[in-house]
Amino acid sequence: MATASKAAESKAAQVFDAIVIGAGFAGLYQLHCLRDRLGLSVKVLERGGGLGGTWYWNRYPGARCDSESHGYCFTFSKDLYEAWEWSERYPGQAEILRYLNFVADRLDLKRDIAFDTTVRAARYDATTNRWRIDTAQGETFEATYLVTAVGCLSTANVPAIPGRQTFAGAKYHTGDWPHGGVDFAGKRVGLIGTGATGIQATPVIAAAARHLTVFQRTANYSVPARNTPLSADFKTYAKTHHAEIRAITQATTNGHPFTIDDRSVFDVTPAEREKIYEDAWEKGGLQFRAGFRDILTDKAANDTAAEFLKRKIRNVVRDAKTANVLADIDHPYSAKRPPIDSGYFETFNRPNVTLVDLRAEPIEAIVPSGVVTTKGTYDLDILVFATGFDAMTGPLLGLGLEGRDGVNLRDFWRSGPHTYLGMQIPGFPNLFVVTGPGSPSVLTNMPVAIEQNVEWITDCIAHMRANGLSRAEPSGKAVEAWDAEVQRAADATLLPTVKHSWYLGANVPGKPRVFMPYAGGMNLYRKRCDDAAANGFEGIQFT
Ligand code: NA7
Repeated sequence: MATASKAAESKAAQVFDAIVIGAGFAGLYQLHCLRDRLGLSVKVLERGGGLGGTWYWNRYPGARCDSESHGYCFTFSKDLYEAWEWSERYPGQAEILRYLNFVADRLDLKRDIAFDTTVRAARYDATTNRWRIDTAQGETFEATYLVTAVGCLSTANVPAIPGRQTFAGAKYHTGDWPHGGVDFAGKRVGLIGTGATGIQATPVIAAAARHLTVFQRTANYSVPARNTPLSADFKTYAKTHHAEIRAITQATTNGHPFTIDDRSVFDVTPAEREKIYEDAWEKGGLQFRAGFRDILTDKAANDTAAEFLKRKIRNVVRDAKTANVLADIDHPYSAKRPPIDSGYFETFNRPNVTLVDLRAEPIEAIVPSGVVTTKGTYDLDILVFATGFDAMTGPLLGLGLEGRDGVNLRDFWRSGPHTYLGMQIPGFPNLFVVTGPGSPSVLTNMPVAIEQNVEWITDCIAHMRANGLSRAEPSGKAVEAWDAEVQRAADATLLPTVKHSWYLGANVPGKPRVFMPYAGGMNLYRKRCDDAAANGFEGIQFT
């Protein structure tokens, strides 16, 4: 009986050389590399009804990339790069989705993607040296190589506030936004969370709603994005400088198409520094931190930027009490993901916007009519959770990964993630992770990190096939050394000093407090990966 049902099970499985999970930037490029460069049979499993990953789900008002458009795209192909034209300095969600569909059509990727297909378990079978993948839709796949391309910020974090389910109005998480949009007209809206997402959504919701109440737990810095349509000259520059733009993004620590000035905050006089900050503020965007090399490594240097940005908040926000709450920031600038905005602080000058300081009046409960804090009740028709994600490990743990000897990833990572270069996990043979914990990922301009990871994984699989190697798994020693390097790199910065930071998993109750991304710089990381590859993928044990 058991044998018969086992036979039926394996008969039902669809077999491929590789299964890729996720059809965002990473999954699309991984499919292209494995199928069109290595000639493998590949299937991409995607839980969404369309491709795009983050940009498929995050359709909240104001959703826009904080990287500049000419750097927020694939650069592996000059033709592909030159065939697309961005319209604005920062690409909006809808435009990015159009771009990714354009890429998928041009590379003929869609025929190998199964949409509406959610992986619920993936187990490694040592006897067949294959991964067996079960979906919530009842399908089973088997493959020699399993590549996860599930993104770092794709598992919504909705706080377990008592009474959440009792709210009588509509409630949404920004990372799972209705495709038909939300009509805020005439509504009293509450928004919880003032990270990069809440800061983007606030001005847009405020302009549409009758009233917006922003619930702030941690005050945040923000620099104006100064988004604008791209000029004809800039479009021409982007189209004619592919190699140069690609080279800059690959040479910088964060993968953005701008370099960080190699001077200390203290190499200049206070007046010169003020001018540098002022010019950077006027220019706008993430480049604000590029004026000096030591903003993220030296607290005293950071204080100068923090003080400048807090002063800006007080200059913009007219009501002194509101300005004080917004400027009461408890962490160094850029030590949490630094947001950029389009009129965020100005929004608090609108008569239909209220700021609630959750430090002074914590939320006690959600009730049918709204949100109750220790000081009162805020009546609402719509509640928006801009409360972030179970970052980096959450999307991987959600896959139900089981490696060699039945080891479950959730158990193995109970005290925090362990990886080799963020791309391989001991005990999980032939599993490759794109932008996993231990890789630079979220600390960089993502497409740059994704291209590098995907190419390294492709090269590793090519190496296996060329050399008749059937199994790749990192050595315990290599993983231990990489874990230590991730910690060392984080400790060289101010990043781990923040109390509430999703880089440390601190936003999810019960999550181990471990710094997850690699903070040593994308350029250094790339070299480490290249060196390992040049030495026969040193650190990986092949059989
Ligand atoms: P973030 O950056 O994790 O921000 C989430 C926000 O939600 C942040 O202000 C949190 O406050 C707040 N939050 C979370 N839980 C609660 C509860 N229980 N009560 C009140 N406030 C809460 O997520 P985003 O979506 O903004 O950005 C994620 C990334 O997406 C971003 O960095 C970009 O890379 C794109 P806290 O700071 O924890 O006190």
